Amino acid sequence: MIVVKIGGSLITDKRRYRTFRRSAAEKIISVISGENPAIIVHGGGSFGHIASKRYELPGPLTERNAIGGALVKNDMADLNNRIVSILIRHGIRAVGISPFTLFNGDTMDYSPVTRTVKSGFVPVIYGDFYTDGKYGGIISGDDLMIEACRLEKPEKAIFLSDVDGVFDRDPKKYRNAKLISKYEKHELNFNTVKNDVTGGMDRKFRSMLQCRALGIKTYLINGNYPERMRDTGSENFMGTEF
Ligand code: ATP
Ligand code: IP8
Repeated sequence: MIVVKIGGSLITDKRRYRTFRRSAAEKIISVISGENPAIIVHGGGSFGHIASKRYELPGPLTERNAIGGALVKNDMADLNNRIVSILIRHGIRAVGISPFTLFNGDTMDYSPVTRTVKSGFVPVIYGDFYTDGKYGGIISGDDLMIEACRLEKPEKAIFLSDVDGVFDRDPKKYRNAKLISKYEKHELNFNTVKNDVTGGMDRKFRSMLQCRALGIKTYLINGNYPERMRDTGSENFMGTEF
């Protein structure tokens, strides 16, 4: 049993507002559906980050940016709906759950997620806007992966993004960046991504360490080659293992 996060950089074009990459999503989901997922998480990409940035979220709510929070919530529900529809077509009993509705004004209450798993369905949770009415927060799918690991104690936590793994520096900026196949306290450098309000690879890296610290085998894999998910633990594995 696995928990998996589909990165927003795979299923959307992060440079263009609300651009869905349907064929990439179909390809990834066709592999995930054979891997016994307990919980599926996805990121925001251009359905989440662009409007969040435009409306200065996360941050204190004002007359101006509260409407932005509603917009982000709606755009993310739309992206979630598209992912859930594809999952259902692939035979997964997927049920979208918005973290906005899990927030109880103080913390996130994940009991609807555990109840969904217990009833034999697969929760599909995602980076989302949430609020207590005063502050507009943005929860990242990377943080939700830590919770998914705590709740379900899966055999593996798989993070899918648009790079071959964690490199010593951003492979999109430095052609000679080195892939870290097995992370052992290497010195790393992270480049912040434009249009990203949740901290990019730096945040993801820290979330992956936390999943590992819970005793879960954790991997970062290039979701443009989702079949690599099947090779975790083997000699042929291409990606980063924690
Ligand atoms: P989202 O947050 O929308 O769900 P995502 O989870 O797919 O997206 P990003 O936050 O976009 O992932 O992070 C992936 C990006 O991180 C890569 O495209 C890469 O350019 C960048 N990056 C920066 N530093 C590094 C590094 N040291 N190793 C690997 N990737 C890096
Ligand atoms: O892309 C952030 O989630 P992430 C979602 O997983 C929003 O970091 C709404 C920006």
